[in-house]
Amino acid sequence: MKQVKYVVAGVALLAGMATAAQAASTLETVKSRGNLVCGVTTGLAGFGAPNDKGEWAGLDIDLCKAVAAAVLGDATKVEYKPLSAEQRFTALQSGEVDVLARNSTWTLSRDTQLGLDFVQVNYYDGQGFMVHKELGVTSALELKGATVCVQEGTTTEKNMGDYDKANGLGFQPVKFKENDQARAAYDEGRCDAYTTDASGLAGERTALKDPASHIILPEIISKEPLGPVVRHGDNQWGDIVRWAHNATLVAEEKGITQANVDEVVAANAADNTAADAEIQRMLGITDKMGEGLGLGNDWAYNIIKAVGNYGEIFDRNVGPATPIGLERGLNALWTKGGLQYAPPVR
Ligand SMILES: N[C@@H](CCC(=O)N[C@@H](CS)C(=O)NCC(=O)O)C(=O)O
Repeated sequence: MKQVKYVVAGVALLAGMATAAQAASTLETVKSRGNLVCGVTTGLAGFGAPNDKGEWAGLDIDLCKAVAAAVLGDATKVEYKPLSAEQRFTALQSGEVDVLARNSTWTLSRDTQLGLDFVQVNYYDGQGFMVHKELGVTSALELKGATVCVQEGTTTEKNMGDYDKANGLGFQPVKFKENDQARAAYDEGRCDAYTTDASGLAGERTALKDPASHIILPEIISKEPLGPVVRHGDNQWGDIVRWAHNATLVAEEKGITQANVDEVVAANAADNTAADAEIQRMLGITDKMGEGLGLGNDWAYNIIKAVGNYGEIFDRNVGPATPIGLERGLNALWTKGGLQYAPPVR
């Protein structure tokens, strides 16, 4: 039912959008407005939530900042628009936000039926379950007849249905529109289990009254490639968002960090025969790679200067040294056995 609603809304909005799109591309709109409107979660620790200074922080927030740095040369020029799972795609379709950077799973139907495009994966994830320790359960397969708190408008509720069917578990889903409500209900013991992306479980656990009295079960029941989304048809804008993430990957691969990027520029001068040619291209020292994106040739320099490379972004927001405590796993660079892989800057 929900999917049908998205599709109808998508088609209606697309008709209206055609004229808006002709009037101005997203790039032009963002440049003339002077800021980027980024659709983000209403609050998920590590991915997108206000920090103790009240400033938005997280892995997805850094993607918003990277795009603003590439386009406007200033990572602070972002207006964050919190969107629930149900609101997020309509907000992007209607033009209320320029880009959605909010733990959203790339699926076939979302990619083809909503008038939207997923452009990259900034976090490879999968769905898991968290339970109250006192339940004494150690596997999701033991959750027979369990009440499970879940947020509506997500792949989560659908995967849970598939898993239930495949394993004959007889789950009793308890559905909520807002994530805060789902988490609170689980915390108060109204559900035996809580299910969402494993990254979300790690983030949400930190918000529970007593995080130590909950365990995350070992089963990962789905693929959740999470990534930024743009409107279908504005290909240049899609390229910009895709390459904003890619630049952070190439930077990590090449050992370029927020702290050393100026030294790297100096060490890779155009006339230096020992320089790394891909670094030269990416940092705008040779060639004019930015032009192809409709940006200045310092686009990638600005990104790295503002948010650092992907490894730095990961470690700062969700890595082992943070309360979220996630390992790189699938999100390691391809050179380290992971899936994070950027096409060549050439
Ligand atoms: N990746 C899944 C789930 C995304 C999702 O919305 N998860 C919830 C639970 S962690 C969330 O982030 N809620 C925050 C909110 O609604 O603002 C999807 O794209 O459907």
